[in-house]
Amino acid sequence: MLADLREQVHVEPPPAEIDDVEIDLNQEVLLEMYWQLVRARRLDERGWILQRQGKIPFHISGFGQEAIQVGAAFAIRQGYDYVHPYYRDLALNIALGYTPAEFMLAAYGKQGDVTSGARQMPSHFGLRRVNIVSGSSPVATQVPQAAGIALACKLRGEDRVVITCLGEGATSQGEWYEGMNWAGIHKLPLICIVQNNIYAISVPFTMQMSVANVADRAPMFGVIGAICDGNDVLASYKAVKQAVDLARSGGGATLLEAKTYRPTPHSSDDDDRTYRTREEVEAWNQRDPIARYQRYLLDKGFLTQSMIEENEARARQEIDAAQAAAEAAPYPPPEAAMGPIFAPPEA
Ligand SMILES: Cc1ncc(C[n+]2csc(CCOP(=O)(O)OP(=O)(O)O)c2C)c(N)n1
Ligand SMILES: [Mg+2]
Repeated sequence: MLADLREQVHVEPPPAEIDDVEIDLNQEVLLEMYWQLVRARRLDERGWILQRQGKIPFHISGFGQEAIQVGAAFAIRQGYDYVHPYYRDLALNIALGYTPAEFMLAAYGKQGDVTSGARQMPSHFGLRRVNIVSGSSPVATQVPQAAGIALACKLRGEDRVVITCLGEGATSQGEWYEGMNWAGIHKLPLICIVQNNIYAISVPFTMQMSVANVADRAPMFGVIGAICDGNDVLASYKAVKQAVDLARSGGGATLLEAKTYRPTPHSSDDDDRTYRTREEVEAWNQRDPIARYQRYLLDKGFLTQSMIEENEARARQEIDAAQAAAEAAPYPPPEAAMGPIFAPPEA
């Protein structure tokens, strides 16, 4: 029976085109989105290299999921709304103002790490200055916390919205149901973005739920359910913006499922060859969100070859400098290990 469920996994990759219908963004913003996508991707790739070189202990990647994350970052009021992310949200954090230099300090566990004072594992994001809330390692624990923040915003009469993200596998956790139930009952300004990349480490979504889509569960919470192509940055932006506008105007919560894929292993501790074919990965690589958006911008005449090269050089320079600074930085003193994880004094 378990073997049958595994065989039902087939999900078609999205189309090659970008959905730019009713997009209200000008050329400058479209190019800024491109920059944030490229910057996050190159930083992510560096994370893999450094881990393989034995310079950092662990890397977990947002590779392939950048479009929904950057789309979300551009759909909110940055630094005003709250974001309670998960470990795969590197591009979301970067687009919100977490710098590559800060990422490197955390990855190396060096003094000055703003996410936790070097007390958390890498990619446990948190950045107080832009309202990014630090989470814990058990998956989905951020959802009831995000619902609580949304309730606080509502009780205070603020028009802030709260975004939280998790994977489709994490929706099997009780915390997800509890948080979403609160969001529905209290009509909270919460947008729960489920980045459905088909797998929870090695376990396919068909072994996590008996419905075709995560968003199909929205009616049981009394929230809006929506699905977007999470490998299309403009479609993702549009879907998140719609949910944000609804939440900000008092219309309540949305469960937004972003269909996407993780072409890399789950983390630097995983070997994905044990549970999926190379053909499947290659089919999704053909729909890489950055290559897809780059083609769109080139076709529109917004982007040129020399601009592509400028973006690459800028990212490389910034990431090289970030890595060098982290390597040169001291480790925290041993007694700093006893400090708080969720409210680091450095932030
Ligand atoms: C409660 C809990 N169980 C198990 C784990 C170990 N674990 C970390 S990530 C992960 C898979 C989560 O998959 P999904 O929610 O689909 O997110 P993805 O990694 O695919 O983005 C698991 C099982 C954990 N961190 N917390
Ligand atoms: Mg998953």
